[in-house]
Amino acid sequence: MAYTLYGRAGFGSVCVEAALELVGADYEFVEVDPLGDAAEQRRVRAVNPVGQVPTLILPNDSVMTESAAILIWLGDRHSDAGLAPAIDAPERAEYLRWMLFLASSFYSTFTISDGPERFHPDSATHADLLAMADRRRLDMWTLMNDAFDGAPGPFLLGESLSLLDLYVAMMSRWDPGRAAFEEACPALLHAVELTEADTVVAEVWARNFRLER
Ligand SMILES: N[C@@H](CCC(=O)N[C@@H](CS)C(=O)NCC(=O)O)C(=O)O
Repeated sequence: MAYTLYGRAGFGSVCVEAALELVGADYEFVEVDPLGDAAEQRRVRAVNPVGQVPTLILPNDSVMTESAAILIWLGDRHSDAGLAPAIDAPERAEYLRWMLFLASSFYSTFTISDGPERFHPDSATHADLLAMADRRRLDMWTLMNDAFDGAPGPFLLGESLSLLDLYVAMMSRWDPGRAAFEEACPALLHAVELTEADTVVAEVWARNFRLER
């Protein structure tokens, strides 16, 4: 039973790649560039009409898009791996809340950064749009950090690594940058560092973020 993941180094496919590795799934990685030339964009749209990665082809050949949905689906489908709270676990609500928060309030700002012309035709406005998107991301980090301040840890949902930790850890590497994340999110940092220290995650991170190992 094999998956096919369409993605690109450092892009939103990182968390799906790490999740597939953590659950021990058989998968093929197809490198595409959603921000590349017209031919590349056509390749992405052929599997995902929105033209974005991650896009995951499931073993039954159906197409799955939307990073949070993919992670939640993988967590449930491969529940033996213990990466997601079970449907009746007390942490389930918090898990869903913050997965969806990250997708809708944080990740969505990259739809602006990846194509400001989609939001304003006048290129003179784009520098401001990019700066405001960065500012919004920082505000969202601060808000999430405050919500987790004093949480028991060591991971975000308690004793064990979850897909929420993975999602946050990936985004901590994106704009406005890791240094800004570390400053804004002392309450999230320990869980992110623990997640990145996992040997499976560390391999995926080294490939995607060109980190020293
Ligand atoms: N809502 C989507 C967002 C995916 C997304 O924005 N991916 C970026 C790469 S990290 C992309 O493909 N950007 C190209 C574009 O928006 O045209 C998700 O959560 O998977």
